[in-house]
Amino acid sequence: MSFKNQYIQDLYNQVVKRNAGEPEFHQAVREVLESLEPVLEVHPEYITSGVMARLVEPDRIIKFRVPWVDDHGVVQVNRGFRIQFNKAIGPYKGGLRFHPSVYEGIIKFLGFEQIFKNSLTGLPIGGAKGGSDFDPKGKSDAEVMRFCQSFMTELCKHIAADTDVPAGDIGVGAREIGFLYGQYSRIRNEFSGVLTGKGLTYGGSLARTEATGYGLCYFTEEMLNDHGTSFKGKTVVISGSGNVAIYACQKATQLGAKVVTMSDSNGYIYDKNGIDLDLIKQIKEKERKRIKEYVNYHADAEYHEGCKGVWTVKCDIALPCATQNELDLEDAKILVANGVMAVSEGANMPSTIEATQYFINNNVLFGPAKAANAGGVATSALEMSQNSMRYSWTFEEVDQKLHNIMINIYHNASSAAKRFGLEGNLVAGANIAGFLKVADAMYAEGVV
Ligand code: NDP
Ligand code: 2IT
Repeated sequence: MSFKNQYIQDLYNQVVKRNAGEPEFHQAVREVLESLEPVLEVHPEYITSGVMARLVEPDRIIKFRVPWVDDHGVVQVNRGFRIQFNKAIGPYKGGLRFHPSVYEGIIKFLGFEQIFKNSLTGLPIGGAKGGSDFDPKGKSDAEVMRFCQSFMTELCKHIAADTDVPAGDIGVGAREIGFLYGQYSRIRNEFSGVLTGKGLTYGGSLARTEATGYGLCYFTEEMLNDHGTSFKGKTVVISGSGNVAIYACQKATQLGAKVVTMSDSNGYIYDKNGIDLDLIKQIKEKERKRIKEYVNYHADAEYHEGCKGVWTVKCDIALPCATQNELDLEDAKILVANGVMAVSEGANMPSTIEATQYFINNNVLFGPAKAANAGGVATSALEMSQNSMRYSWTFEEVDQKLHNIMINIYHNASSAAKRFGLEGNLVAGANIAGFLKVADAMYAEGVV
């Protein structure tokens, strides 16, 4: 691979060297730098003022031991991370991921992407991400609580409502945010909006739970509308069955589509009659069980081992909502051969670079993660606003704001792509539109 601009090529080589063994971070940086080449031709000042060099280096990486005692009295030790990437346009903001695959490279790629996503929302939030290699699966509530308390005992030294505001991501939902908030509030002796995704009884925002999935569908509907079509009557394939997937399924169905699949890391279900979402919520949100349970209630639905098979199901629209690199070139070829017209990313970086390129080259409408899944963090920023005002908006008010934000993100990404001669390429458009606001701020704020 080679960049046209020698400075960018050297910068990328340096990123790879400095962050050896972190392929996900290299991938995220490469995609952004490729998109920005036409911008840097007309804005060389972003190179000469060191904006580019500073952008790829986090402000700070916090790494800590998380010791906790399991239900058998055995001491367990996990690793905790918070990477505060960029705060040029607002306090650090981004989720926490608890999953055994978490290491520095995953948090770095997520934190880097968060800079541009958060900028795209139009709200004043900088980029960060955190997490741990702790696996909440199979742990008791008491174990999860002890882990969260230990994690926050260290993390609370580095965050505050105007400094850094974490939220959920994979493995971190309402239960974990509650335990994390309780410990923060206890240690700091304050009641503040230091986390988002909080419960409604202690400062949470209505519609935050639904926001990422709903926002994904609002963005996708606008993209489809712009090309003379909509969700109505379409067959939709969704991967994942967590927070994002569940509310994407709900909104796509409300918009007139039929969702026929959902998955977890073990396998996927296919229900030709359309997914029974109440049942999914019962299995995944309440019982915390595996998705294969679904077929015990719906005899004519199918369960298939292995989550990759989900992309072989014929559909009009695909919404990857599980995890990074879950959709590769082979999957993209099958989707295109089966006639897919749109792919919109609910997860962060779910498509490999080769898969993304294949969709774009084959005229599939492609909604990149930074734009398409920004509704979650946008609503988190609305939660921060409500916390600052000590006031709450109704569900309808928050949902309406979210809807407007997603429509604006689509049009901003689309017009940025057009402005730089890349009409229809929302990957480039989202990267460019997100970058310009941050780059302007960094330039104005000087070398810091
Ligand atoms: P959840 O933990 O609620 O759900 C994650 C889902 O993805 C589960 O079905 C899980 O299956 C599946 N999954 C996780 N890891 C893998 C893997 N390695 N292979 C296959 N399947 C996997 O997380 P969310 O729904 O919150 O997050 C999903 C994606 O959306 C992530 O990429 C996240 O970064 C992104 N995102 C989340 C936002 C939010 O507000 N929550 C906002 C924007 C993006 P299993 O149960 O088997 O692990
Ligand atoms: O990837 C993401 O945007 C999130 N996990 C949500 C972050 C947030 O701060 O709400």
